[in-house]
Amino acid sequence: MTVTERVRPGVDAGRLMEHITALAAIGATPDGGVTRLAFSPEDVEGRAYVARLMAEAGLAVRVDPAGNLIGTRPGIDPGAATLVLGSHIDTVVNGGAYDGAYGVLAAIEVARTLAERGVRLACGLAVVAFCDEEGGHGTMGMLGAHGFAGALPPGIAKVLDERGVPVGDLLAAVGGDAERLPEAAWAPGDIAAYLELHVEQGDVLERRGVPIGVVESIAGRVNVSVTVEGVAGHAGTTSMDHRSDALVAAARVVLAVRAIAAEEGVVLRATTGTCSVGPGMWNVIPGRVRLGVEFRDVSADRLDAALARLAGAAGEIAAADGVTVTVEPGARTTPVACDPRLRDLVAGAARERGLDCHHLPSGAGHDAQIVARVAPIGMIFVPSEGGISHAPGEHTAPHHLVWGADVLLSAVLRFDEAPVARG
Ligand code: HGY
Ligand code: MN
Ligand code: MN
Repeated sequence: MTVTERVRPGVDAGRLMEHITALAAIGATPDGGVTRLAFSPEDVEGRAYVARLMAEAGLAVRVDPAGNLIGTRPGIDPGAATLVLGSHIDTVVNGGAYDGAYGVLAAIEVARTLAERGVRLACGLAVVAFCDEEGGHGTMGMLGAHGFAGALPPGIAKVLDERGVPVGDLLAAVGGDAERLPEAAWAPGDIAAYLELHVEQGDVLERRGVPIGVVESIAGRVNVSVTVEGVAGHAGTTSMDHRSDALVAAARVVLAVRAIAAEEGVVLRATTGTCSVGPGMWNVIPGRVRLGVEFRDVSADRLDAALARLAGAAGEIAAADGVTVTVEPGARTTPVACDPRLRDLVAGAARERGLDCHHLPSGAGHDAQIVARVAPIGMIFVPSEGGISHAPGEHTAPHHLVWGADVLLSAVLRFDEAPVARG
């Protein structure tokens, strides 16, 4: 009997659902969402819960200097590289219960299932809850994954979040250590492959009626700060034709951003997600507005084209409205492809479970795209009802959650039997 046949029954569905429900209660909001921003007391509590589950699954638990919570189990072959599974447990403000948390909890369930059935893998196994994937409170996002991949920007420990707290202090609050960040980095040869299970966060699988997604590529993202400077003035006395209203011009920028994706099709997605108005009083014409814009696409060239288009639109708006508009590109993640051999592996695992799969790109960012710098990556999606995510209405049917975890279990076993991505 092969190892795969011995574990065919799949994971413990009741236990997986219990863990998802319990973690969702930490940071639960009144309208059914979850706020568990990275480094917050809720995150600290959630991490303690997840660490306990890792230990119960027979994993050796530690926090690396970049704040990643890691559970490991050595393989039979001491020289073998490690198969890494993971995702994140931090959320956006009033986000959902599944984004990230599902992938971490399902990976722990897979590790526990293997341990309970006495299955020792040839390769080492690690489950990682990556630190600060979402960039809560204005941190860079995917902070832990960057540390894991040895790709943190120099001086990151001194960078302040939007409340003025240095990243080094944030890390200390979750057991990280800014003085030892280089030690968080895994060398390329240490990782056999990285697999991440995640809710789709879009509606492609649901519309097709397919339970498993095999991710082909992950979109890249560029954040852009746009500052509009006009002239503040008295809202009651300044005539309408003598104003340099920064917010009116900023509104045109918001529309231009949308048009770059929606009408011009330069990139797949374009969003203005933040807006701060100064001085910010009812009776004062806005003198200064800051917008937080992001573009996403699976092509780096198209991200560049969107930046150029925005710079052009900014110049036109500035000239027409008598304001200055400054466009500053910020954090950027590169689009990445999933490893074709791991895509085949996931498709084979779904087939083995009798589940249909569909190959699709990911519009959302994931820790996997940073880990891709040091390891071949593969991602598995399960359907999101209505495609809703980053909102309280995020939901995935329990049977889809369980099937996704079962596919991850099969993928791990198949990988261990034939480590397709090593080499
Ligand atoms: O914003 C994103 O794509 C992700 O959820 N971190
Ligand atoms: Mn998210
Ligand atoms: Mn996520």
